[in-house]
Amino acid sequence: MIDYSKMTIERFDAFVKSITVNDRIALVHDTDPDGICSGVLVATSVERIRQKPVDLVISKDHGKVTLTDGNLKMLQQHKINKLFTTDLGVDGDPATLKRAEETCEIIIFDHHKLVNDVNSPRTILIKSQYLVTRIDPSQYPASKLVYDLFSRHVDLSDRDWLAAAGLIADASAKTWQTFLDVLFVKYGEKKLDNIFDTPFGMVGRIITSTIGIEEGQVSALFECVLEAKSYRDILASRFRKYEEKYSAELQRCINEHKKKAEFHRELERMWYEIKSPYKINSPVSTILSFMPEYLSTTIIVLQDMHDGFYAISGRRQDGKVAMNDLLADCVNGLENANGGGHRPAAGAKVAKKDLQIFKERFMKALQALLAKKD
Ligand SMILES: [Mn+2]
Repeated sequence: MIDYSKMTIERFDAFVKSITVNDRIALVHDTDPDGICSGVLVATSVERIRQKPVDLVISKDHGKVTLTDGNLKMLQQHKINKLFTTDLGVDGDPATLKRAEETCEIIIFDHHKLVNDVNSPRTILIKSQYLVTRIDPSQYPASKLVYDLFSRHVDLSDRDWLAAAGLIADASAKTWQTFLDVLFVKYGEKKLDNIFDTPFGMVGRIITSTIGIEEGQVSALFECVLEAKSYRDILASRFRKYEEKYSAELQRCINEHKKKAEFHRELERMWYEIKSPYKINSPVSTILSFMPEYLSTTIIVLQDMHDGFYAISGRRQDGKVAMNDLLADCVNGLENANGGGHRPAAGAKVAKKDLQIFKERFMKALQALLAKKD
C-alpha cells in the first residue's frame, strides 16, 4: 500500500478541481525520458480535464534544474497563472520560485533530493518522498508520480505506457515489477531480461538518443510523444533512427572502458573520460554501473562538452555512497558549477579549468568514506 501524505494529496486535488478553460497554464519539464514522459502526462491530463491544451511548454536544457530569469520572462509574456514543473529540483532556488509565485500558482512534481521546503499558499511541492517513505525517491520517478496523482481525476489508462517508459529509463523497473507485468500482458508484449530492450524501454532510449544527438529536436520530440496514441507510434517515428546511431556509439564507449578508464580498486573507483560527438556520459555511466562487476564501484563518467564545461555522471548502485551528496560537495563554491540528483545516480557540471579541483575533492571524499568504513 502506498502511504500518501494526506495534506499534499488534498491540496493537489483542490488545485486540479480549480482548473478552468480560462487559466493560462504552463508546463516546465526536464528533457530526459522521465522529464518528457511526466511532462506529456501533465499536458495530456490538463487537456482532458479542461478540453483545451496547456498554453505553454518550456523544455529545460540540461545543466540548469531551477527556474531561470528567461523562464520567468516567458511565463509573464504568456500571462501564465498556473505552472506545473516535472522532474526538476526547482526547490533548489527558492528566490526565483518566489518571483514566479507573484503571477502563478505552482505545482512541482519531483523525486530529486529535497533541498528546500518551498510549500506555500501559492506552491504545492509534490516530492515522491512526501508520499512514499519506504523507498528511495529515485525509485519513484516523476512519470509514475504524475500518472498516479492525475489518475485520481482523469482516465489515463491509455497512457500508462508513458509511466512505464519514464520509470524504466530512471532505473526503477525493479520497484514497479507488478505494474510493468500488467502492462506487458495488457499490450501483448514480451517481458525481456533486459527491460531496456522492451518497447517501453525503447521509448526512453529514443528520447535519450534524440536529445543526445540533436538537442534542438526537443520540442518536435515532445510533440511526437504527446500526439502518440501508443508507444508504437514513437517506435515508428522519425526519431527511431537517432536511437540506432546512439546505440552504436554507446556500445563503442562501453567496449573501450577497460582500456581507457582509470581504475582505483582500493577506493572502489572508476574514472572514465569519454570522447564522443554525442552527449552520452549519462547512459554510459548507467550501463557500466549495472554490470555485475561494478555494482560496488563508484563510477564517474565525464565528457568535455566543448563549451568550457565538463558534463559529469556519477553512479553507485549498492547504495554505499550517496552520489548526489558527493557530487554536490565536490562542486561546492566552484564557479558556474552545479551537482546533484539521486543517491544512486547523480550529475554535475564543472568548468574545464576546475576539473582538477573536482577530481582531487572526489578522491579525498572517497578516501574519507573508506576510512569511515574501517
Ligand atoms: Mn526523473
